[in-house]
Amino acid sequence: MSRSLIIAAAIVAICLSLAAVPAPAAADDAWNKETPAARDARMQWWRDARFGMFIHWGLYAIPAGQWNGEPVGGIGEWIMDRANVPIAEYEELAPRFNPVKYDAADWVRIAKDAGAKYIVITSKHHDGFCLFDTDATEWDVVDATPYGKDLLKPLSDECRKAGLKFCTYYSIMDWHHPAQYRGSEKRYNPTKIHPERKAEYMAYMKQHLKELLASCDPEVLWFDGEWPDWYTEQDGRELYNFLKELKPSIIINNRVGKGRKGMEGLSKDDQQYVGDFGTPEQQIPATGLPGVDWESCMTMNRTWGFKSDDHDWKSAETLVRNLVDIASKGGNYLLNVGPTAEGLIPAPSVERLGAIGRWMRAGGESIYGTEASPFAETPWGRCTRKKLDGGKSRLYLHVFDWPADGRLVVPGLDGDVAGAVLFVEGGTEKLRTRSTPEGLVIRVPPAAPDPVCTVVAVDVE
Ligand code: H79
Repeated sequence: MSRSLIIAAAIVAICLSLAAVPAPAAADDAWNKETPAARDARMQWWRDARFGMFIHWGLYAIPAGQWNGEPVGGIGEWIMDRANVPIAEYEELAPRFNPVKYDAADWVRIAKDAGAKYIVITSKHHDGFCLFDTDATEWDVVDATPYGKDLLKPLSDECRKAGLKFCTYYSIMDWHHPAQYRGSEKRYNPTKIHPERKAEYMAYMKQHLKELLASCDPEVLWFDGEWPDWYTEQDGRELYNFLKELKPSIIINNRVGKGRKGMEGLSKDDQQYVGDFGTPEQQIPATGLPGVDWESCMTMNRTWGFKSDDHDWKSAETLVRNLVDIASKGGNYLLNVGPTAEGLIPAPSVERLGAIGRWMRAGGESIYGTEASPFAETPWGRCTRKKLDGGKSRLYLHVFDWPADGRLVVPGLDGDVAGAVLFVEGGTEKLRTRSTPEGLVIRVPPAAPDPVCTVVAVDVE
């Protein structure tokens, strides 16, 4: 295989692994002894939440996409790999990391005002640098930086005060730990491991996870960097079990394991793989992922970690519609911010989160605690639904393309309609409906109350 083919194959393999989803549990494994009812109870808050804020923060915010005065392509948090930076040189960032403007309460307020119900923050990205206090290494914010304080503990405290769930990201691949080494001359990714040091590294990860649970008590452990060949599905089950024993209510993403890779030779039951939800990255699956829990993680510009020259921001309209689109397919939206090395969430991100929050203050009812659309197609936009008491359902129609003729047609909806209302500023207005051979026709005013996304709620038997 040529070099470029190998790289292309590696990218495809990574993308496949990022989209992999957990299958229903097999009965005979320690990692999935849970009954379906217990699992539903454990997942309930997460399923209802629908919207979370992702935070990628670390030393890479200092170079912010440039190394030795040269712009470095790709995502900002990968700069160590992309610019081929030796470990000793990368370590020189730590004495320069002093985020004196960091205000955990402010970040939580920004997330809460946006309508997010949970925060997922990097505890350790691929560069191995820990944002929390750990005894396992000196490669952490407390020991290696002038700031000298744990960054995650205050955020977890503020989350709890504000009623948000605190969750944390953890990379398995580690470009700094001596058990691992560069995959090639020019790249850290994917790392290789010194086989005789793998047990030591597994213990290292477990110590981190134990420390994080003790200090921050996270509700979700969001793994990443699981694709190096030295890490196996069995290792994933080991970490999953370890965490579930320490905290039975914890929720763990599918990247704790490997997906179906390498399990082809096993029996069907043994092929069930570990993790509680699928993690499509930078994409929204066309028809959702039926039968499994999932969360799309996405950036607002092109990078996760802060890059000073990335101004390619998605519009607030796109972000609101992505949230609606994902909810209509039964998933969660994990929307990223990349704070600066000083500790500030960039203003364009704050503005966009504010716009989402303004939409969510009225529209949140149509997102939180809802289920996927019952319709295959809704030509004007999207739909979510909620079960009401007495066997009724409420359908939330999310109209992106407002009908010019004042007739909003819902194909495939017949049967008893108990009423329809339009969401307008400060409340709702009653709408008239009529059953026709085309479907339900709802009379709406000529102009959309909200051109980004107007909600019409219909109660059906
Ligand atoms: O943490 C964020 C990313 O750093 C991480 N996952 C999200 C949540 C991530 N890891 N890999 N990827 C995302 C996608 C992989 C992209 C790659 Fe590449 C393509 C790796 C090698 C080729 C991007 C481009 C990184 C280097 C070049």
